[in-house]
Amino acid sequence: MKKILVTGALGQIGSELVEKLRETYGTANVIGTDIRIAEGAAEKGPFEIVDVTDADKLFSVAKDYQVDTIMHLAALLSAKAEANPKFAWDLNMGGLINALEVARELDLQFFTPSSIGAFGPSTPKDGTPQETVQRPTTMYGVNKVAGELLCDYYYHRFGVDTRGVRYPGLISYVSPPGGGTTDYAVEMYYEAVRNKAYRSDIDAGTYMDMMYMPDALQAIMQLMEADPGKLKHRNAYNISAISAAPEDFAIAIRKHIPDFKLTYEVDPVKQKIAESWPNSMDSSAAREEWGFKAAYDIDAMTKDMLEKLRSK
Ligand code: NAD
Ligand code: AKB
Repeated sequence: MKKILVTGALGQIGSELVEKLRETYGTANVIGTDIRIAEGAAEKGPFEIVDVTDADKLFSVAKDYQVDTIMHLAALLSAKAEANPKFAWDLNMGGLINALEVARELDLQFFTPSSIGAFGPSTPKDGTPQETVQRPTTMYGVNKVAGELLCDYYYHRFGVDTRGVRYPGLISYVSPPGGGTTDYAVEMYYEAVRNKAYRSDIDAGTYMDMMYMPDALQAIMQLMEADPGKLKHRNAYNISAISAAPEDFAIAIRKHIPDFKLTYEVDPVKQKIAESWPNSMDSSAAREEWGFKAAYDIDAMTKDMLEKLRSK
């Protein structure tokens, strides 16, 4: 039986991951934590306020609940990190090493997501290999590469069972995205339903990897249950489902909302970040080592997103 502590549990991923983990392992076995509290969060199951930069608090909550796993999600995403790089370093690296230390001291299984942001302009853009050049030009990317290495270090040096994926931009309808470069794709769906129009801050022709949240959650569950003997690339696996530019989302949306209008007002900071990231990653290591498979392509995701947002 697993008992899991999730940091950053109220964010875009955490708000849905906690629910899915509770369905699988039981409500009492999943402890949501975040630096803030959201209305109703404490009524749905165990919840504690934990700032991940407070190592002692993180340790004592993990110990009190006798968890056997940490899923560490608390972080500052790419666009926000670029606006405040020193703060991003302190949160992204400070929080990660605190969480890894708790895992080491209490002998816990460990998951944290890396990102397409761990790659940079000198990385091959198409079919980006699992192992390739990683020289990102953003603070977020620097944090993600250092984080991947730190997780490898804790596995090799201390035997902590660390596992991770390089997520693409995640698209979802439950909680809004937290300040990334790929947020435009989520916003486009919301605005398509509200106003039949969207102004993109990422330019036409800018391809990035994307994925629908159900596939992202399924990947965590599968990776964490995978036979450790089969995992050669623990931290972190390329996983992708969709390679798309803004106009590709618009084409998919127009199959349901024919008069949807897409215009552009490019944000130069986000555009530069987007152009430094891959167009499409090669997910073959994840497929081979733990059976990763995405269920949603752009059309299946668009149909579901629009249905869910309309009923929301
Ligand atoms: P998010 O911004 O939506 O949520 C982050 C959560 O962390 C928020 O609820 C916030 O309140 C909390 N938080 C902030 N500072 C904290 C602190 N000091 N202590 C505790 N909690 C704090 O982020 P997300 O999209 O859910 O991302 C989670 C992880 O997945 C991050 O590591 C992110 O880099 C990674 N990731 C996300 C995406 C994506 O598209 N969402 C893609 C690739 C990787
Ligand atoms: C971001 O845009 O910062 C995130 C990510 C891909 O890591 N969505």
